[in-house]
Amino acid sequence: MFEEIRRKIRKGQRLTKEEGIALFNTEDIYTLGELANEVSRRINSDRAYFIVNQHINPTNICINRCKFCAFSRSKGQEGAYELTIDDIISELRQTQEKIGYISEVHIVSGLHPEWSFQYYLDMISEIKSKFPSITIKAFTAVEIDYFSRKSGLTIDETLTKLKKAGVSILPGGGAEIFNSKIRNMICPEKISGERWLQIMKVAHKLGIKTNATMLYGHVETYEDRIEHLSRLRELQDETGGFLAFIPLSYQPHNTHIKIPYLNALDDLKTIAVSRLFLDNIPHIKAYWIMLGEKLAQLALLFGADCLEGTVIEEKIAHSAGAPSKKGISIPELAHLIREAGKIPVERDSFYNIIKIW
Ligand code: V47
Repeated sequence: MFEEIRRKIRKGQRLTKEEGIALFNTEDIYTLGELANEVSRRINSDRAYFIVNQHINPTNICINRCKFCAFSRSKGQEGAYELTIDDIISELRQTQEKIGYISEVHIVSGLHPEWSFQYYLDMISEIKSKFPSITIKAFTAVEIDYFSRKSGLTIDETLTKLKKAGVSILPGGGAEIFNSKIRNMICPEKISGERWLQIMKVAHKLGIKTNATMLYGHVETYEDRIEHLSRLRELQDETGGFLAFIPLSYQPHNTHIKIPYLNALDDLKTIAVSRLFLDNIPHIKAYWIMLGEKLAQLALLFGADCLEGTVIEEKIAHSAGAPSKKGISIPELAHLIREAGKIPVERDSFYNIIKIW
């Protein structure tokens, strides 16, 4: 099987869904990793990227109850919180004082029952006016859909307003698994996979780059994963708007979907198959928050070329028991990359090189 796939990959030919599934079913993790690393080097040379960023989650109050989510709360429930715009500004200021600068702020929230779209626009405008040099990556397709329904604006109008206020790029969250049967099991209230893809398509048409994710390791099958990757690959053929793909390793604690075992090899496989199958998405992120620092480092030899970033204080995965620290320093990221035999490259949000470490 690998001989045919190796031959196709060397010729730059696209893998079929059947070949993608066969790769997931292989036990030959070494050959899989070797091939994925080869492709990663062809696209990104020996570089591995990270960004100086901060994740901010303005609220965990959410009208949805996704079964995999340990972060969401109802208003008034213990642990529910709401940040004001001043709180967010002060968090960013503290980080700037501590590490000197931030290249990107990544903002993802719950679907708050009371906050208006205008509040989010004010939030973005205020961040942009106080920190003009920080790139704002904000709001998943799920939130964009919610804003549009709340405000009565079309997706195009909603995104145009956000772009004008200062959003430059959308994070890839909320994609979960596109297959409707699985999606209805794990997040029945969430927008459909089709809607997620539609919203990304509008963003790309407006010139807003986005990322894409896939939540794996819960109740989905390899076939569901390949179907998911295939839908992303199709949209990318059409728009070219995805910058990076991030497989999100399921964190099971405090959630309603229990899984019996952890599986590091499945994490490495998923990174490798993503690199081999998504021949048109330039970057594959090993999200160190969900993989843990050491496994994320190893993933750099299995097709990943990016470790996300400094993050500062992660909340979503840590509510569900993520095995990592909540934030990491630049020297630590550079060390993980260098020791994997790659060149540590600090990037901006669009993968332009800021500094080689
Ligand atoms: O949308 C929620 C997922 C996402 C769990 O675009 C869970 O650069 C695992 O999208 N186990 C948020 N995953 C994180 C995200 C992200 C992270 C880093 C970079 C980027 C990017 C995007 O986390 C959610 C959801 O899909 N999630 N709960 C859980 N228990």
